[in-house]
Amino acid sequence: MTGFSFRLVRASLAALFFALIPAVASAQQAGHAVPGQIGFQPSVTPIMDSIVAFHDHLLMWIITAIVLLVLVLLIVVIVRFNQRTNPTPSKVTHNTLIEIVWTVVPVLILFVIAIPSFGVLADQQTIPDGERTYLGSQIFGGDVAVPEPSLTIKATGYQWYWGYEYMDEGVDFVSIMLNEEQREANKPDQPRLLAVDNELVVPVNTTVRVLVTAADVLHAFAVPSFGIKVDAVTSRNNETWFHARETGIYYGQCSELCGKDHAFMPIAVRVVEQDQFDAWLAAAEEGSLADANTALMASIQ
Ligand SMILES: [Cu+2]
Repeated sequence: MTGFSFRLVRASLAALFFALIPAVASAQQAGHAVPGQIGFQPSVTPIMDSIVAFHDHLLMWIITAIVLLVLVLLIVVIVRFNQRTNPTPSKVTHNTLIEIVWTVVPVLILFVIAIPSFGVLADQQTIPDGERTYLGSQIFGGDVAVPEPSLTIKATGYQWYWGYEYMDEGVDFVSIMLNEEQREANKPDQPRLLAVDNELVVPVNTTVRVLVTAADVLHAFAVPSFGIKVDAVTSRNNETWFHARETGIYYGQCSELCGKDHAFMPIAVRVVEQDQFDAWLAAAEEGSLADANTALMASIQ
């Protein structure tokens, strides 16, 4: 290896190492991804709790064990079966016991993964009725009670922005990404490509049912901190739900390759206190969404 390429490799490894350190420290910001992040965005709903628990307490162990097993096998093969230490190769072409083991063991692993996985999927697909309990962070132990929805919002995917409709309140508006000049002028503390003009406003500690559809092509409604992702299909109503326990602003994006501006239709959900939501909704119902948003921002700061 030449001195130059060695320095290059060493510099790359050092860069990788130092890139990982702040990621661990800064990965705790809720609502959007941060540079160098590894792992999920922090959870604020029971569904995301169960996804995180499933990932951290089962999948990571299985993945780590498989990686270590394969590493050990590779090392054994390299050490024991290279040409120097093993000059006369064996003529064995198959071994029935090993073939059974490497068929049955993966099936058992998939079975172990499937059981909690189906539980999490069922929770995502079942709108709370106030009686069913959900897995939450206690996925391998207890349950979480979730009240039935008290707010229903329809999210419609358009080329290329989102429309929101508060079904029982008669408030509807569209939500369009801010370009760089608009963002710097109006919402400088919000992330680039995620800030929108009109955020979806919902109350904290409330179960929200989201009806998801599309008006033109396929889109998908996804908010990582809520653990939701559902297809938006023309002439069809899909359903999802969330119950956010912390106020703040949570971002998502369209998650279906829908066309040229697919990457520019962010979802911004602002979770506020109930009284702030009531005031915002009352102002929005009177007809001026801009005034409602201005008053809401004043009450938050
Ligand atoms: Cu889309």
